Amino acid sequence: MIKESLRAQRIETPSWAYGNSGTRFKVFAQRGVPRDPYEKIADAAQVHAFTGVAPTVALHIPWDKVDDYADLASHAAGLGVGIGAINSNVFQDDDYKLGSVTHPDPKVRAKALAHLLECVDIMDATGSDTLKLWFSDGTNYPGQDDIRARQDRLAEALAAVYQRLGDDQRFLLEYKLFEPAFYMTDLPDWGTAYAHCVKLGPKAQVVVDTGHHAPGTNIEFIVAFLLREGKLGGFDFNSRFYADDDLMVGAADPFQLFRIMYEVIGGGGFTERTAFMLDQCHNIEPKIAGQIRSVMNVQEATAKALLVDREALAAAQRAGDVLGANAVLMDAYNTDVRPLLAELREESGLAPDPMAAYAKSGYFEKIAADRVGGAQAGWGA
Ligand code: PSV
Ligand code: MN
Repeated sequence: MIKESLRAQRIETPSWAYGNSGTRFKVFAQRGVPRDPYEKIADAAQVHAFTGVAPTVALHIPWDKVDDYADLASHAAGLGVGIGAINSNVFQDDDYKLGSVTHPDPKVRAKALAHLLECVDIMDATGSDTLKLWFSDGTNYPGQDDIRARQDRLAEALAAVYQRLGDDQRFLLEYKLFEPAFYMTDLPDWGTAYAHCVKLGPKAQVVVDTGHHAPGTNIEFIVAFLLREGKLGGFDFNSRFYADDDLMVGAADPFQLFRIMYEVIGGGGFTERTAFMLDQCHNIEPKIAGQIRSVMNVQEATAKALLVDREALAAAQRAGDVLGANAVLMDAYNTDVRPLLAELREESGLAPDPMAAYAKSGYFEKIAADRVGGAQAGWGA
């Protein structure tokens, strides 16, 4: 039963994780980095080949702009993967200095909306059913713009995108406490995102990026609440020590990841309707291996969450046995699930240790030698 669930797990990797990334101080180039979306997808296919649970890759537009999206989708299919969520980008154009869909100038708002609608066209062309919307919109100074008017503008744009969605398409609305706006963000938290989604209807859901909260926020509570309301669309998984660090998921706080997966499973969210996506940047570590490690971290947290003896837990809860209930959860968390996952992989014809198998495959040496010349994909390209 546990193995069956683990076999059915799907984790989506982001195209941008394979490109160069960094901070505002420095982007460090790495050898073998893809020059175009086709090469990014080839790298994503490696993550799937060695883990068996990462069959889709998310695109970010315009970073992954191509002339023929149907061709990109068939390139992906040829490598054994598919196109996942389409991520919009209304944060990297000079016009968006004061916002995109909440900008005071209607011309800028129209431009941003046109981009969002173009992303739905790309969903049509690639067969993707999920649009992910994140807005960097906000203000830096009190009084800079009218908070309520900006909410009206946001609602108007979201409604227009919602109308454009096909029957089998949905959008996931992403919130983030701060950055790049430092005083007020137009979608700062799950409550704001939730309120907009509730108004729109079932095709609008909230996505929880695990790096987008104030320190100390109980993310699993948000997960439990959203699931209960049918509004949890998925995750952007990553780790943070300080703010939106975009480190490998499970690196900073594997216990938090376990607690999140425990709520997902208990709340009936462990289905293909919940998008388990990674949103990470490997600034200093190798990228494909970094993705493989992250996928394994999600698998391990999931396996532990599946191991929780829910009957024993419910009995302890009913009896008001505080320590007993906590022990049930901790027993599962403290179980070493690596042998179970290794066994599962071998049963599926995979190597038991994806990190070692990838390292041995020679793929990195090959791309490092082949991908010479051209412009490496990176932050902003
Ligand atoms: C914003 O910080 C974010 O989490 C959004 O998902 C963006 O699309 C992504 O990062 C870009 O890396
Ligand atoms: Mn994100």
